[in-house]
Amino acid sequence: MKIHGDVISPFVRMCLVTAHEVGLKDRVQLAAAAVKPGEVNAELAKLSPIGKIPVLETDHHHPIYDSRVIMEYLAHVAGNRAYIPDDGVKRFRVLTLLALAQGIAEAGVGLRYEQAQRPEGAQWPAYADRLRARIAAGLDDMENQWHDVLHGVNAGSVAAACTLGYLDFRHQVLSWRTGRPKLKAFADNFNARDSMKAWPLA
Ligand SMILES: N[C@@H](CCC(=O)N[C@@H](CS)C(=O)NCC(=O)O)C(=O)O
Repeated sequence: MKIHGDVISPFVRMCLVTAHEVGLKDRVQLAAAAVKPGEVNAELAKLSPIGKIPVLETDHHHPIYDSRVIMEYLAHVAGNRAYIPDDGVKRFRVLTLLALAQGIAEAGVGLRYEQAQRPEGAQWPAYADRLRARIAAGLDDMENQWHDVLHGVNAGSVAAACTLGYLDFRHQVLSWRTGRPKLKAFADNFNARDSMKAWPLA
């Protein structure tokens, strides 16, 4: 299986770390694919009309996207029923933490595009402020409401760790650790896992 993308993308890293955590690290390789929001990557477009990374290409060359579906696919192939639990209550806690982490990641990537990709003269400062506020609100919620799920290794905790790693890499200025000691402890602990160390950002 190939995952098309770049590890700097929090969504791509979530999938690579997932492969490692469910025991498929030797069956998944990263195929480098770069994307820019204003351009089409023609090779990627053959696999996904959406043109975003990640896209997983199965051994039979079928495309699977987006990251949430890839994570579920990998857990399914591995026969791992704890990573996205079957049980109702646990399942929707994990999936909602996944959605929270991905919502923060989307805002982080959007903010990066506002700052680094948006053509000069076309900036929209109020939108960038909204993205910063969304990131802060999401992190506050993660700090206060999610430690039962963050405690385990599952799609939600992996997504949270990759999102925090992305904020460290691209948005250090946001100082996300300030006032969030439980999240800081979570990240320190999770970043020491082999799966995270196997896919460093720098
Ligand atoms: N919902 C998608 C989001 C993926 C995403 O936004 N990827 C970014 C890179 S981090 C991308 O491909 N951006 C290119 C673009 O917006 O055209 C997922 O979970 O896979």
